[in-house]
Amino acid sequence: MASEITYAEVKFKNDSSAAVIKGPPPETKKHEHHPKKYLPWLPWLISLLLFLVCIALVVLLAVLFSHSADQPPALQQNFTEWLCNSMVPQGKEQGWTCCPNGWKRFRESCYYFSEDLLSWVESEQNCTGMGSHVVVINSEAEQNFLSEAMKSLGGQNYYIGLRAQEVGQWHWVDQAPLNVTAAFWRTGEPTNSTAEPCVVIHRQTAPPNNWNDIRCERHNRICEAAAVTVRWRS
Ligand code: MMA
Ligand code: CA
Repeated sequence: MASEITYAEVKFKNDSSAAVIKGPPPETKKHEHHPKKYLPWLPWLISLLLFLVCIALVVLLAVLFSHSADQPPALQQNFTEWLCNSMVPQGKEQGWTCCPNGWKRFRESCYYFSEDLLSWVESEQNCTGMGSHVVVINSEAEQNFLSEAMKSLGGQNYYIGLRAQEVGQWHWVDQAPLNVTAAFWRTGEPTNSTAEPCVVIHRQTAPPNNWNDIRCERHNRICEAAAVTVRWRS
């Protein structure tokens, strides 16, 4: 049996500080006091600073968010199917006016008539989420188009983008006050009561005067967005 030889290499550092300790090691002081040097309030200061940074971040995000909400709505481009009509050619200029599939077009706007019911605030949120707003009616032509378009639909009351801030103070969602030359109240309306600050088109009332102020309960809605246009020269 071959004998095993173990080599060991031992290096000695030429270090005089590595003295051999003969006695037991000196006891480490467990409760050492570092007066002044330790700064007991430093962790608190750091926590406070971190907290303030968090608050600043939240405020910054809130400001950014509210600013993006100020932007005029652009019809969401992620609809997959669009229907386009050619514009009336003007000299060398021609083009298309397009609305998402399922929306109805009138002039340069697209309209969505909901099948489901929501409160007025939820209606506005739903329209905004699609890059639109609850409809703002600017003319009798638009009012008649809407009334005609909803004849074949199932809903009774369709929210429009008109609401009272105070009794009798009617404002559109774009903040414009109601123009008396383009107001289409049903006979006997508006009720002008605090209980009825929202406005609907009542489908079964003959147009053009078919608006009713109503409690802001769940109703159908009409959303409006600018149509997407493509123009070119030939
Ligand atoms: C309902 C409601 C009101 C409307 C009146 C008109 C009873 O209340 O729709 O908004 O003004 O009818 O009779
Ligand atoms: Ca009413």
